[in-house]
Amino acid sequence: MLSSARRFFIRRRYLGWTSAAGVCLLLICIIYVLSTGSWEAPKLRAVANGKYADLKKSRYENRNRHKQGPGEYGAGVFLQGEEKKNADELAKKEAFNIIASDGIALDRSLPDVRNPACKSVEYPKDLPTASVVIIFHNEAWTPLLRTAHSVVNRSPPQYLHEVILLDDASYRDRLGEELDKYVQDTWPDGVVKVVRVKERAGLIRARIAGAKAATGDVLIFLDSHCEANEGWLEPLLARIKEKTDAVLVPDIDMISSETLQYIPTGSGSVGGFWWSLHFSWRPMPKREAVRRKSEIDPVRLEPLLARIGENSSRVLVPGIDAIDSETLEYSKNGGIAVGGFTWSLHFTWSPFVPTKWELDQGFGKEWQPLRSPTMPGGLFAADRKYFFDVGAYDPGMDVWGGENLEISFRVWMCGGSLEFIPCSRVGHIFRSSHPYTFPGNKDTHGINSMRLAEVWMDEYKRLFYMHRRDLLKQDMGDISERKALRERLKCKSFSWYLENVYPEKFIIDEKVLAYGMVRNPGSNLCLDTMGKDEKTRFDIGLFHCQNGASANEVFSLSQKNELRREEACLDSVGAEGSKVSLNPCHGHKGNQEWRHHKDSGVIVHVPSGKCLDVSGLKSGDSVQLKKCNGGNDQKWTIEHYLDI
Ligand code: LR7
Ligand code: MN
Repeated sequence: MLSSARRFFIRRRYLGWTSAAGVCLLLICIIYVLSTGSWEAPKLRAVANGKYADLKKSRYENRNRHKQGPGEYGAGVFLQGEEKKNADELAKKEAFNIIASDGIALDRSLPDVRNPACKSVEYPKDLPTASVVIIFHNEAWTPLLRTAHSVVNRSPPQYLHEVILLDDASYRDRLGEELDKYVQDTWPDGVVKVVRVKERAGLIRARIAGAKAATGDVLIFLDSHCEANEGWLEPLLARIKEKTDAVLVPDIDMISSETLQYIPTGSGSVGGFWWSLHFSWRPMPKREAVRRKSEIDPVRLEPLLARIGENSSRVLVPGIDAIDSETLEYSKNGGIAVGGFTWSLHFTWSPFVPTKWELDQGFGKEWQPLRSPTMPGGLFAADRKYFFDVGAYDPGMDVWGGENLEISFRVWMCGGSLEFIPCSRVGHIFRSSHPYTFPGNKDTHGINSMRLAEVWMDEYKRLFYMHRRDLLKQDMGDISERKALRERLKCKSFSWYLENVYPEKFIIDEKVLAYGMVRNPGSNLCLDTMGKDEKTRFDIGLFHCQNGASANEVFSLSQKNELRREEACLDSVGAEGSKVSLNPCHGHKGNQEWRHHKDSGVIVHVPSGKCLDVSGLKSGDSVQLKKCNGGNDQKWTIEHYLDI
């Protein structure tokens, strides 16, 4: 084969075709590289983009130039009088302050809010290229374009293959021809493109359409009201280069919906979920902190002693946190700076630039990926090929909701990983409501979640339906293709996911002593959350027992003897006649320790020795704590006993 090919080539050479064929080949190569954006040949592309090379360079180089005006450097805009009134009125529809936003430059400056350690990380020079996909439906003009400007300006041009503004059938003023014209005039190099779908696709199918239109190596999705901050792109691309089946989430900052102030909240947290299949933020699990070897906060004595034990010729300083002198609020500060000195011999803090020794010791790993069980959904990066290989999204999901947990479970269960990248910072406007319609007024979050529960959660879907009995009679459409995908990819089970990826997740009816309705048989009253938001603290109520019809009445008696819900525990100071509140579980017994005696029926608050009591109470009241008296008002049954 080889030799016949060589003979063929040689014959051609002798025929004098070389130069023509060579030129053709080169042309084909150039056309190929231009059309695919293949990153193996960034130099060729730079040459081809020669006309705009200066434009691209200056855009990037001027990204932080000093500017003056409202909102610069991420400041908030505080309106007054008539203007404020108008803004408040408009906010009812827009769910954010559109007047403030319209007053701020589309390419405003932002503070560099990264951990100083991030600035010293060196990324490889040959990173893959990014297609940034920004989907929108009737988004307001200024947040949409501010998102695009922030991406173009803060991305090194050699890595930014394109920005796709994917219009999900918007019909709002300005988003048609005026947007096309703005994009052409502002980015004549064509780096920003508008792609439109014919009919309203909803955010899930809109993202699939955006991903299909993209040609860069890596897909990065953003909501249409974000601002990409300094250095946001490189850490994402570098990690995907290292691990192509990692799906990455930047550290998400808050842009105030009232003032547009850029607030560097970051997260330091990871994603979890409620069994009702809503997303939740969770503190970084200890096991993950240990894995990243960056656990320098909160400071404890053991690590100091341990390190001195290793080598007694060490002087150690803990990471020093701030306690506010007025409010005594404790805030994390420790570990982001080291000590230096000025030549006038004063002490100064200087940014932490770890030496090789420190890196080897496991210091300065704040930029390390942080594994997360789930993601909020809107802002993430994935290798383009991997995104499709692992099943993109479920195209049967409508408008909004559920897709974020679906892709999270799927990526983990099918062999990939989901990671937060702390050095990549992106702001997002958090709005309290949706400034767009839901066609047919459907509960799309509910039905989308039902699809994901049926495909990915195995027998644990029972815990979702416990919250959403109403869905059982709803039509969720056909899920056979998604089930086939799970088969084809040979994905692991949901119980594997719970054990290995999210072992902290409390499973309300497994490994517990008892669960279900907590009933006082005499009155037929049950403990009930009364549907209150369990992220807040409130008093536990009593309600006519619903016999399994309401998730508000499902409690667990845990192996730690907590009487609890998914995240919150019954908690009491133990005073006679006091109410009992639902507080975040702390896991340290104390005021959250209860003992239930199945035979006598009492539920005793261990530290005070008092009993849960319903005397004189009716449906709608809050349950109380009283001196134990053995009476019927203090007798309780728990619906299912597992181990008691
Ligand atoms: O029909 C629609 N078509 C669209 O193109 C509806 C929406 N959209 C667009 C919309 O214009 C926006 O750009 O989709 C994007 C997301 O919609 P939002 O901003 O109304 O959603 P959200 O920010 O309230 O909701 C979060 O959860 C959603 C679940 O379906 C999506 O995953 C969102 O992307 C997600 N947003 C984030 O994760 C932002 C960061 C949150 C944090 C921390
Ligand atoms: Mn959003």
